Amino acid sequence: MIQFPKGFLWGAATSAYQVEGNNIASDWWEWEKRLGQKEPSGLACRHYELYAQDFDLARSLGHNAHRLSLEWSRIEPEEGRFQEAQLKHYLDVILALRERGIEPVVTLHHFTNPLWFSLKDGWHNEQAVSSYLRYTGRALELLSPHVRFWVTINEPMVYVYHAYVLGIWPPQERSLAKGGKVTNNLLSAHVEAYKLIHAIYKKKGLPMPMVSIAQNLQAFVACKANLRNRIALYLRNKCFNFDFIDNAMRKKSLDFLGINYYSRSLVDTRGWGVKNLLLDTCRDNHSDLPKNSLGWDIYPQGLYDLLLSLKRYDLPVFILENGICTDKDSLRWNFIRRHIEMVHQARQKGVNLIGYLYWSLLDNFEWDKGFSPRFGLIDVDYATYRRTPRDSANKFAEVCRTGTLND
Ligand code: IFM
Repeated sequence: MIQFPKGFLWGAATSAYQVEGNNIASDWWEWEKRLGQKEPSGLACRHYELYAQDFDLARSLGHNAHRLSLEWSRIEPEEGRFQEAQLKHYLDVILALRERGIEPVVTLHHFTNPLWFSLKDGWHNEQAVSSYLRYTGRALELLSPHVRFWVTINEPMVYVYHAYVLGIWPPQERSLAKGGKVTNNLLSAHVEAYKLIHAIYKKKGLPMPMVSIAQNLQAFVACKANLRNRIALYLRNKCFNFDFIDNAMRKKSLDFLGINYYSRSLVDTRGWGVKNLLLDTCRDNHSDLPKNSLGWDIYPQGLYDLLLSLKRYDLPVFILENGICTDKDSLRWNFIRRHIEMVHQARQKGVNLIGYLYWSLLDNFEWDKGFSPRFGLIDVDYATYRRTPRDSANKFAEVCRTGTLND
């Protein structure tokens, strides 16, 4: 039996665009229309209206924490014109969690931007940081008394990779130079938001908040240990996993480390070019690991290794996402169990872990992949919007309620 301490945070995560529905002022909404996305986000899970019911389920599943995001494009659908009613909506959402004894963990930016912001060159524009800070300030003025945990930016490097390197997410750029500039702007946005959030709490006399990013960490493993692959491993760990954290640490802008972990990437380079070193993966089917329904390797060991490598930062670590999409729910419980075991082992080696959130509470809109990948603890029937907790949700609930994982 594995025992976690009292006060450990257990729960699940969502993001606004993926669950709310009808986020019509967002750059993603425009992108879906323009590309004729086969499964557009549409009403998503109708969580915008059904959040109270969803939080009742989260409470019934023993969750004491829940991560959500604010949809900037609802709050500021036109540049500089803030919608008080939408801010009030998020206040109600956060209070609904508090009423149920669930700690809110609030993300300010989770991949989506207001369309007006994108049309002005998005995160590539010099002014992006000040626009983001103005929105952050408005949100914080209202919400700060009710929130302790803030996440400024979700998965900055995943955003840059998909939107500015692979070019499959809006704004569909393919430029390492642009990607570099966007990364710098996201970093400045985080550092300045960190200062702003702390200043607002100080001004209001509130107990100090816990502010971080949600950094996706991938386990990079070489399928052949030649020199070129070893260099590639070093560069990928640096660029995709640790540089953003290191830079944020240098600016003293992290109160904890927010970490997302899903899978490993099997590295095999086919040349010495920058793109080979940063992007090539194994094409020879060397991976014999079980996979999720998107074909990602299931590799709990990677979580353990990465958690140990975070010890050098000497900060509390909060797992803000860890999950599997699968049509076979028994795989989901097995995935959760094996990852929680890794969390426990890392704690035993001295990693200061404070919480674990599963991705996701509900099945939802998985970006360019639409609704087919099922990540939810709770099944969503998209014809009726009926929610049904899965068996894995009930098994995870036992861990949340008791803080123990039985063999
Ligand atoms: O759905 C996403 C989420 O938006 C960010 N982290 C990874 C999840 C699964 O792909």
